[in-house]
This record gives sequence, C-alpha cells and structure tokens, in this order.
Amino acid sequence: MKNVLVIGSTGQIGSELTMKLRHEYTGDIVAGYIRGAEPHGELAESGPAMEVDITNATQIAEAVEHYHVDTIYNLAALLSAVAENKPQLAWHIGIDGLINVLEVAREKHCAVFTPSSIGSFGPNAPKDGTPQDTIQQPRTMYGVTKVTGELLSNYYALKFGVDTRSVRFPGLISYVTSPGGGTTDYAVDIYYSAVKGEVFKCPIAAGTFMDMMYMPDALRAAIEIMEADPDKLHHRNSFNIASMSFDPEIIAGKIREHIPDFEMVYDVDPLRQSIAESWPNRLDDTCARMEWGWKPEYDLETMTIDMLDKLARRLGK
Ligand code: AKB
Repeated sequence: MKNVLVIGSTGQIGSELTMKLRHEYTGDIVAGYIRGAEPHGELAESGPAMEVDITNATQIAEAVEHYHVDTIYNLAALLSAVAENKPQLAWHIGIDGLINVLEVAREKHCAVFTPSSIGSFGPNAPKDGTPQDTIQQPRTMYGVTKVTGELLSNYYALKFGVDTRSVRFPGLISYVTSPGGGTTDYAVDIYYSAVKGEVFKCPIAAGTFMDMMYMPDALRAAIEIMEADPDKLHHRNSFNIASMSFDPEIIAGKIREHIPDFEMVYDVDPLRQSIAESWPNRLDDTCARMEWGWKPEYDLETMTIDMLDKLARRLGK
C-alpha cells in the first residue's frame, strides 16, 4: 500500500500519472491541484483531491498529514518557453516550491520524485550521447531551475536522508493532456494537425534533433525509479532516460507513411528554436539501464501508430 500526493495532478504528466498510480496502488492517491485547474471527470471521481499549491507549504503539510502520505510526486513547473517569459515565477514554483516539498518530506519522512529534463543541459554539453555526468550549464531559466532542483534534491538526500529520486524527461508525447509552453510541444501538435487534416506549421527548424518519449514509457519510468532498490542506485537526481530522437522531417515522414497527404510548412519560432539548439540531440541513458533496469517500450513507429489511432478516436475522425 502507498499513500501518494501528486502535486500538479491536472497537468500534462500529472493527469495520467495520478490515474496510473490509482490503478497500481491500493492506498490514497491524492490529486493535488491549484485553484483554476481543478480535476474533472475520472480524475475527480476516482480518488481524493485537495488544493495544494506548491508555493504554500502549509497546504502541502496538511495534505501529507491528512492522508498519511509516504511519497510525493512533485510535478509543478512552468515549461521552457513559458519560463523564459516569466523567469521569476518559474524560479518561485520550481525552487521555492521544491524547498517547501523537501522540507515537508524531511519532517514527515516522505520520498520525493521531482522530474528534471533534457533542458538541464546547455550548449557546452556533448550533443550526441550526452553522458549522465557532464557539464550542465543551461542558458534558460527552465534549465537553471532543473539543475538547481537536481542539486537541492541530492543535498536533501545526503544531508537529511530524504529519499529523493528523479529522471531527466525528454519531450513527452501524449494524446490525453496537451503540454503547453514547452519547446518540444511541436511533436504533440503535429499529430493533432495530421489527424484533423490540417497543414502543420512547424515552429522548430528542420535538422533540429531532440530526445522525445511516449507518455506510457515516461509514466513507467516515474514509478519504476521510485520502486528501485536504493542499494543499486549510484545516482539519484537525476537519471538520463531516452527512447527516441528525431527532427521535424523525420516525424513528418513517419506520419506520412500512415497519412500520405499530410503537409508541413516551417514557421520557426525564434525563442523555441534557440532553446532547442541549446539542448542535446540524444542522451546516453546507460546508467538508468544499469542501475534500475530502465528500458523504453515505444519507438517512433509504434508511438506514431498508437497516437494516430487514439487521436482519431478522440477527435471522431
Ligand atoms: C519543454 O519542452 O519545456 C519540456 C521539456 C523537454 O522539459 N517538454
């Protein structure tokens, strides 16, 4: 049995992770939300929900006490492009919020998962096969909060024995909840355009490679890392994980294998393009594979088949 608090439960990852945790564990899986982003439908009806704003330490502590929470999934964050426009808010949520979570976890003995990202690397990290341990000097506020979050989480593990763990997520692709404000969002939006029969305007230039992952693999990673045997973990915050890397031409070509008249034109967004160019092309995830048995199940082909099928059903196409 596990009692889990998911902070940011109505976001892109949270909405699916909360439901998966409810299917896998018998305890209370609490959907933490902020005002204006309340859970609806199955998420609201299938388990407890509570207002938990990550910037409000009292709300976090109350939820943890009330539900005897042993594990916190901290999914509150502004994605990379939005964070560049609101850097102070990105820091407030990403770091002041994280300190709140870590302090409650220290006092109440909770384990904590806080995702990092490919965005924690900057232009001077090796671009291909980016190693687990290498230079992390991001040029974005999103990346600054991710690197700081990794260091802070490791600090709480070493200094106070808080069981903090994390993975560096690639761009996540899902047909359930849209991301919003990320640099990798185009790889979700392209499927919507293809299924709707629209011409896709791509904000990222041809030849720009980034790591991507299908949501079912990402959810499994978030659960498996928290269940991993701690004695086998040499790293904690945060593990490189990878499953596929492509540029806009490759994903468009893959979609055309299924929808031959799909059209894409380029309308490059300078902000997103500069962020994408500062990120790795492809991470090396050997340490995750060796330390806790990480293995992705989806590649571009199997993800594309599933995305097109599920989206066609959802959009009635
Ligand atoms: C973003 O694009 O900001 C995120 C990420 C890669 O962390 N999807």
